[in-house]
Amino acid sequence: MKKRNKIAMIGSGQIGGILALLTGIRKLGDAVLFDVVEDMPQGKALDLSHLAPVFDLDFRVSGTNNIADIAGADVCIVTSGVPRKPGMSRDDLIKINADIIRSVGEGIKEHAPDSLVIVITNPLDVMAYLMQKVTGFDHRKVLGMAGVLDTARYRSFLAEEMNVSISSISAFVLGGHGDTMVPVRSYTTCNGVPVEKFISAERLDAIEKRVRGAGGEIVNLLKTGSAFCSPAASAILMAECYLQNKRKLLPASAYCQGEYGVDGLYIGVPIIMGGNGLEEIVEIELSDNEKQQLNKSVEAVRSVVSEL
Ligand code: TXD
Repeated sequence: MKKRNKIAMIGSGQIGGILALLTGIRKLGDAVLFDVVEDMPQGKALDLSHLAPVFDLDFRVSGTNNIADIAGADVCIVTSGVPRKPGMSRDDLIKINADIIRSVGEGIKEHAPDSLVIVITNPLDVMAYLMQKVTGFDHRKVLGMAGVLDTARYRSFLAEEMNVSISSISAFVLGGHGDTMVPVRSYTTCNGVPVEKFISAERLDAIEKRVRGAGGEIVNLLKTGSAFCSPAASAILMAECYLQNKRKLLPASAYCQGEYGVDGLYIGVPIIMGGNGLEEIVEIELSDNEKQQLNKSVEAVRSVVSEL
């Protein structure tokens, strides 16, 4: 008998809850919400299971404090950790979140050894790296989500500036998920027309600066947590590419072995994502300035990895 897809949320906080909701709405399979906080994942699951009949969704969702309940998961999406508070950088989170990733990584290795793991916890590229080390999974099956979100932010600001449909804007943000991320202007177009035709270089500089700070802009507005709807949607898109073997070209934090001059590190690069997880890293020609920015971003990630 063909089994239903099972998507496990490792961490059932703000992003975890929306991940389970979107799993149902996008008809990806059944969801299990795991968290260390007692009763909370069970409460979220019960609430979500009452949403399913409203939208006629054939969707089962459960909540648990026992990681063994993720057994057989096809995809594990990891948000467990603590989010940023105003004034904190993503890297300030490293010590607390590394311990959490080590512990849930052991659980995933034991109970869902065949799953694809999508890491969301910050500092993103470093936690993806750590997750691959702890699980020992093939690096194609451990990816970090940041580029889809950072690119969505770039596209959103550009569409607003140009007053065009968001679907016309194609863009890429590469590098580490932090202040050094690299919006790749040379590949950013409105339906193939270079974005520089529509927006002045000065305005583009300002928009790209806003992209780099967009996570922080939201943290400062929310005051008690970080962005959660768009990060969840971005990870769900990646899960969809895997479960439906879409082979979509998207930016993700992936283990580089020489690509872009990076060796033995997770960094945001364009990948083709399909039924094997990472199908291939696509190397695109960058301008000298973009190369320089990318190298700077790689060094920033490398220095945080060395703190592990
Ligand atoms: O682009 C991106 N990658 C990101 C990353 C965009 C936005 C937010 N990003 C990061 O995601 C953020 O900095 C955090 O590190 C994670 C999760 O953010 P979220 O907003 O969902 O945080 P919450 O609401 O605090 O949820 C985290 C949950 C919380 O319920 C904890 O009890 C739980 O993680 N937690 C654990 N669950 C399971 N197992 C263990 N050990 C554990 N420890 C904490």
